Amino acid sequence: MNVGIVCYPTVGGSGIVATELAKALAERAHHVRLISTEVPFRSPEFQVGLAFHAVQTPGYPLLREPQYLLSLANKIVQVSREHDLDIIHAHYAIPHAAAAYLARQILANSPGGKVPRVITTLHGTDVTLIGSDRSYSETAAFCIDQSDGVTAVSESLRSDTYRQLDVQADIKVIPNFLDCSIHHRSEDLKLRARFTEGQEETSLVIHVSNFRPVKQAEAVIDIFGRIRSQVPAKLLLVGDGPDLDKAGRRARDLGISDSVVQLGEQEQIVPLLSVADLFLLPSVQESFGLAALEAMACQVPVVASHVGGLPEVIDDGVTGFLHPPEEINGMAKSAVRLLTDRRRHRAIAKAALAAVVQRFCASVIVPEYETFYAEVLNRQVVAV
Ligand code: GMT
Repeated sequence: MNVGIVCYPTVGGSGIVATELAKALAERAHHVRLISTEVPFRSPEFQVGLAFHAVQTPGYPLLREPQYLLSLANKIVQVSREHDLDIIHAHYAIPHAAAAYLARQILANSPGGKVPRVITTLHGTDVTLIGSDRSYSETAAFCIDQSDGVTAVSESLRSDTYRQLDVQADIKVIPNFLDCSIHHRSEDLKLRARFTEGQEETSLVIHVSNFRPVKQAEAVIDIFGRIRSQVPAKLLLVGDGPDLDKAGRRARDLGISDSVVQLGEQEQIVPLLSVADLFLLPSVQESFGLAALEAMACQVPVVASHVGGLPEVIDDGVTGFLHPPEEINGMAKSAVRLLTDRRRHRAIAKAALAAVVQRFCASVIVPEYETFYAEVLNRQVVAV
């Protein structure tokens, strides 16, 4: 199939999943074209069957705002005509589903050309945060409904979409996935020793996110503060975003900033996860929690919030621990129990890896996308 994948290039689960899907489809002999404003985060250097098309949004003195939606729709039309796209797969509804819809309408109105099918994948914040804002919700719901196929990354997001938006489309759940040949523990003892400063008894706790308010960065510090009062530990903060400075301030207020290491954005996440003992994810909302899945693949037990799609990823008490997002003490307690009980830690880490291998590897999930593409291509077109 000729597939155009539209995504945001920045650090964030939706871009990562879109890029991983593009790579996996190209490996399976499809012709894939990534359409984005920049080469997405975690893109491969070069891969046969995978090309990148940049969306440029020129500024004009007359127009105060950059016209991303129009530039993107234009680029999709251009790529589709030039490369005979069968599918336009928009990751993140706003405004990608709108741009894909517009592009399809333009192609349908130009004589003789092929009209690709549009598939939209909902990732979370496009529904739970932005989509539920009334200034976006009607357009978002319309564009989702106009797609030829819609997927969501969890059952929870599927339900949230029906609850929060007036969407009629049949939404298929296809969970996120990892390239399990890359995402597995490969421990570098020297790297670990650098963070622990050679102190073997020091545990490494890690948090990876884009530090948006939804991630509760200050709660990460509060939980870590409670852990550190009972267990010698260091906290690695990976990523950057608006609340990173709040996290730093909280660590200073608690007098623990010398135990908190800020690593900023990192492309290579596996080496860092592979030296960690515990992952904290106390988000107020998480439609899936790709970061938790990456940790589990590297055999790092996760202590997270019982919200959104996280219970579909983590089996509480078996492959990790879940608590209501406001239960800082409960999360700290689970973390300390894990860090002080080696057998328990080993059992959870092993079960987490087994769950990833069984349910969330590319080899399991990518065929689901292929089947869905084929199904959508075989559907009768309903005139709109
Ligand atoms: O979590 C974010 O801030 C980024 C956002 C995105 O746009 O990528 O993440 C959402 O999509 C990911 C990939 O499907 C999910 O793993 C995240 O759980 C989801 N984030 C939220 O629902 C807050």
